[in-house]
Amino acid sequence: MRRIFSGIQPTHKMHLGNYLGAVRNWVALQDEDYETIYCVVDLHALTVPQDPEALRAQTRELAATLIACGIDPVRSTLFVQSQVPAHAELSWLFSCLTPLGWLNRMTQFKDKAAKQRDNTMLGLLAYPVLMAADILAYKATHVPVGDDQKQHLELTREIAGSFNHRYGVEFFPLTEPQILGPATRVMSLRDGTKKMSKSDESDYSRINLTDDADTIALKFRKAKTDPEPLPSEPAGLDGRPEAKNLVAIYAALAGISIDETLRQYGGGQFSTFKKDLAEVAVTALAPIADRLGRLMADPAYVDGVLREGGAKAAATAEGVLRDVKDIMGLVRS
Ligand code: AQP
Repeated sequence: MRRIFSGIQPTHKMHLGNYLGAVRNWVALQDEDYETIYCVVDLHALTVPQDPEALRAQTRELAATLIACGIDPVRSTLFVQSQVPAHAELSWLFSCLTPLGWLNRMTQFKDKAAKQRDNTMLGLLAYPVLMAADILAYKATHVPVGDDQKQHLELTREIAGSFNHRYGVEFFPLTEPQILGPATRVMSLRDGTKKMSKSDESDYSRINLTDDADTIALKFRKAKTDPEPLPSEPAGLDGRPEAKNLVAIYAALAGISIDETLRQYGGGQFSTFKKDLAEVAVTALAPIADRLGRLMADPAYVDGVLREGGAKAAATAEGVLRDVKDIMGLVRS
């Protein structure tokens, strides 16, 4: 069976990078031949300090945002990670199979630990082990993610392979990443070498899904560029990270290729291009913000979706966990 699992952290609001790199693909994959399971990964969010009330509100808002983007609770299972205890339990079992050396080489850990300095928590190092548990608790065969998650998915495959090898079983699949579309790594609007991120201090670095038309236009107008006109061919974007990023965003939003985008705008100035870019972004995002507004006015509906999704997810994950415990030699009554 082909089964998809993917998750998103409720750290602040969802941005255009999360949408183009991941969530838009999650929505499209519902139309293909997969069982789809999507999760708001609140336990992952705890790897950096969170205000409890804000975390609770962000978790609900993010779940509503996913529905507003097109995640259909009838066709997909949508739930909150902490409501299915099997994730944390499986994570412990996997942590006993994961050498520290594998975790120490994770670039996300190195980047985030550098920011936390002396206060780096064990959870930040163990993050990819919990992520492997999230995925393998459902024996997911495919995980649609942005390009930044590639290394964590390789680790998931290593943990699955290590489990199968250690116990002489063919139990876990070697999960395939699905990194799809022309905008697999959307970069900051202020610095084309840094990924667009929820935790960036500057709100001008990202487009939030809830930004209104004026804010979107302003953020693109202020986005960093260089003095050259746009090139007519992709090779002309080499060494121009900001231009490359804006072109990839336009292509993804307009549903055309990067070649086609440059055929339209090559030789032109950024000012005209940025205006059109804001227009395609508003066309794509305004209906999502609209639906989100209506969903936020109906918290009982969103909570109901999460409750049902959690029960359905738990039934699958608990079955997998039971089998894992049997394989590992744990006694169950
Ligand atoms: N800039 C990006 N471009 C493309 N895809 C991205 N994703 C995240 N940023 C980009 C993808 O979105 C999904 C959910 O990501 P996440 O929120 O769980 O984790 P993250 O990668 O840590 O996202 P942020 O925005 O950078 O959050 P903070 O700042 O809190 O760490 C994933 O599939 C990810 O690849």
